[in-house]
Amino acid sequence: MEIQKVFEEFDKDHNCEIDEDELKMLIIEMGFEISDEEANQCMQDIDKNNNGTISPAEFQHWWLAGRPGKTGLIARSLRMFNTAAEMF
Ligand SMILES: [Ca+2]
Ligand SMILES: [Ca+2]
Repeated sequence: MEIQKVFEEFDKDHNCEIDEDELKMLIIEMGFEISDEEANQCMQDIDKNNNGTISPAEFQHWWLAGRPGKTGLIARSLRMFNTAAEMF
C-alpha cells in the first residue's frame, strides 16, 4: 500500500492536508466509532507542528515510524483498510 494512496483516501476534499473531520470520517467509514476526544488525540499523534492539519510529510513521517499513537485507533483502521484493499 502506497503512502500517497492512503493519504489521498483520508484527504476527502483533496486540498493536500488532512483535517480532524476527514480523519474522523475515514475511521467511521472503516466501521469504527471515534469520539471527538479520540479524534483529537489521533490528530496530536500525527500533527507534529500542531497547526491542526496533517501534511503529506507529517503523514509519511508517522507512517514510516510504524504508525505510533496513544489510541492505536488509526493503526487498527488502517489495517482494516489494507485488508479491504487487498480484496479488490
Ligand atoms: Ca483535506
Ligand atoms: Ca501539521
